[in-house]
Parts: sequence; C-alpha cells; structure tokens
Amino acid sequence: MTTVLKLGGSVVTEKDEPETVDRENLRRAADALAKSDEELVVIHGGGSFGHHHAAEHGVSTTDGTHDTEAVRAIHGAMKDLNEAVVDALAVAGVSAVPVHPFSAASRNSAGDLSLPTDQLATMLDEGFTPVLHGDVVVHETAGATILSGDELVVALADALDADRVGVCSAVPGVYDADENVIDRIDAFGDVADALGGSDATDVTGGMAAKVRELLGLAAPAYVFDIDGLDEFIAGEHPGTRID
Ligand code: IP8
Repeated sequence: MTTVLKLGGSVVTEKDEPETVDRENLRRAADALAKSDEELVVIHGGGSFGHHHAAEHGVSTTDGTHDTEAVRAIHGAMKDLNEAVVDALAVAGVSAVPVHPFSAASRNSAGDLSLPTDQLATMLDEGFTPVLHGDVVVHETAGATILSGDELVVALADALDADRVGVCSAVPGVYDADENVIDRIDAFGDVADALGGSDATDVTGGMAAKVRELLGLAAPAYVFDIDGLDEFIAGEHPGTRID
C-alpha cells in the first residue's frame, strides 16, 4: 500500500508569522506518521516560508521570474522548512529523506509538469520516506514558477499508483456554505459555491483549487486537519472523502 500525504503549510508553520515552524503541530504529525506501516510519500506546503517570498517577488504558478535572487529566496526558504520537517520526522522514528523538486522537475511552455519518479519509487522500495515540498520549478519561456504541494500530490499519486491520498490542512474537512464538513465530494459543481479562497497569503489558491485537483485522482483522497491524522494513518476515513 502506498500513501501520499500532504501536510499543509498552515499545519506545519505559523501561517501569519514569516518563516516560523509550528513545532507542536509538526511533532504531533511526526508522531502520527511514525505509526504508519505503509509506504509513505510526504509532501509539505509552503506556509509562511514559501508564500511570502513568492508574493514579494511576484511569482505564482503562472507568473514566472528570471531573477535568480527570487528563485534562491523561495527555494531556500522551502529547503529550510523541509529540513525542519525531515528532522522532526526523523526524531519520531520515520525514515525520512529530503527531496527538492527544483532539482528535478520542470514545466513546458504550456505549464505541464515533468517530474521523474523512478528515484522516489526506489526510495520507497528501500524503506525510505521521501519528503517533498512545494517549490519553484523552471518553466519553459517563463523562467521559474511556483509548484504547489497540491500539484505534487496529484502528480505523485498517479505516477506512484497510490492507494490513498491524504491532505492534512487547517480545517477538519471541506466546508459547505454553513461551515459543516462535507462527508463526500464526487463532482466539483456540487460544491463550487461553497468553496472560498485561503485568507492568508497563498499564491497557489485555497480549498477550491485543492478539491479540483483531488477530484482528478485515481485514488480516494481525504481532507482533514491535524486531529484527523491519526485516524487517516490508521486507514480510517477522517474529514471529507473526495473521489
Ligand atoms: O503551499 C507552495 O506550496 P503550497 C510553495 O502547497 C511555495 O501551495 C514555494 C510557495
């Protein structure tokens, strides 16, 4: 069984405090992941590390830059966060290893992502837990653009033939218009009106974008918060199921 799990930037960082890790949440997440006996690919978002730098330099998933200082600032902040996540996972006993998308991924001029995954498959076979992150990626004709963790979730879940996908976010599931967690979503049109954007600086979009991407997956995806992580790791169904 292969599980792809995203730890949202709002879970592992203090989203409104520049470059600040949420140590308590990170420890809780690491303890939960340590209980997994499945092959696990972990992806984390940018939170207060990547998004502030991306916004400062005017870089998004579509607006690129050729400014190497901008690329290094965004990528450097994400590497710092990745190191904190990998360290916390290692302390909890997870065989976590860092994987930086900027070094391997690229987009063509139409924006399509190319990300080799043989290395990740071998890592899983050898008992490692690769830990990737939202990043900047080189983008044909645009310089470099943002690659969101959600896009990585989609690309890796399909390429690695994942059985389950988890998105651990700031909210306990996808809310309807009355802020009740929707149990199951199988068509975007059913929930489009109820879905808003993220309220902190987030250059890759809020819940609506996440739901759209997760609906395209072959594997079932679950959106839940940190309180649902133990349940998800135990193979249960916290939050909202999207398939
Ligand atoms: O938080 C974006 O990843 P996300 C990463 O998963 C950067 O959307 C570099 C802003």
